Amino acid sequence: MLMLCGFSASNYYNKVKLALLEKGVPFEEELVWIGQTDPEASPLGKVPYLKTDDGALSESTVILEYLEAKYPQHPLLPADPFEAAKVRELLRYTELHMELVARNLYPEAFFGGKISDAAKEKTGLQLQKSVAAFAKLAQFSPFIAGDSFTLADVAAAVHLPLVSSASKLIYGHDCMASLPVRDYLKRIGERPTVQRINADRKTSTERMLERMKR
Ligand SMILES: N[C@@H](CCC(=O)N[C@@H](CS)C(=O)NCC(=O)O)C(=O)O
Repeated sequence: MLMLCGFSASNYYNKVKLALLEKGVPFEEELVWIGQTDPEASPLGKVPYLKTDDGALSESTVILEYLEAKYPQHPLLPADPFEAAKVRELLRYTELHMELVARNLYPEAFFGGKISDAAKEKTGLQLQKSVAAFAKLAQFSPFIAGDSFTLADVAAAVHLPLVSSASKLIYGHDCMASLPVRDYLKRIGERPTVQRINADRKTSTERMLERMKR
């Protein structure tokens, strides 16, 4: 049985969990907080990691690719190589150019910390470029990469809400306001899989914040 290790407040963890749920692949969850990770399984001490019968894997997108190859049911990548590459392109833009950039804002936006004005300005400029680029690729018709739910949606469902709320909290406006992201997230939030992710995230976030107070 696959064992997904980490915690449900983590958007990277949820990326893998959502793919498993969408694919209908059976798995169990092992609650592992930061600082409790297995260094053999996750050498950088990050979550998620996945324990398989063949060994452990870290890095959420590597795990997504593994799941696609190992469990072809309910594919989240198109069969056509070019179409599949377009989905991967959107996935990369979402996690690297949107999420990872916005992540600079999280300490102040979500965790009561402070970031410098210079960091805010630099991140704001980067986000503007990233959002404009993402807008050229994303289709929202009705899914991010077109008419079917793919890995691009798996990434968008967990990363875009954070990008949106972090920018609102730091700059007073949603950096993605010009895109139909709100409607998209509402639409996608009707999926039972996404509802499960969101419910588990709420509970896990409460537990995480409790732990941080101690
Ligand atoms: N590139 C990694 C990022 C994972 C990541 O940064 N996870 C966060 C939790 S949301 C974490 O483990 N942070 C602890 C750390 O970086 O030490 C992936 O895609 O899995």
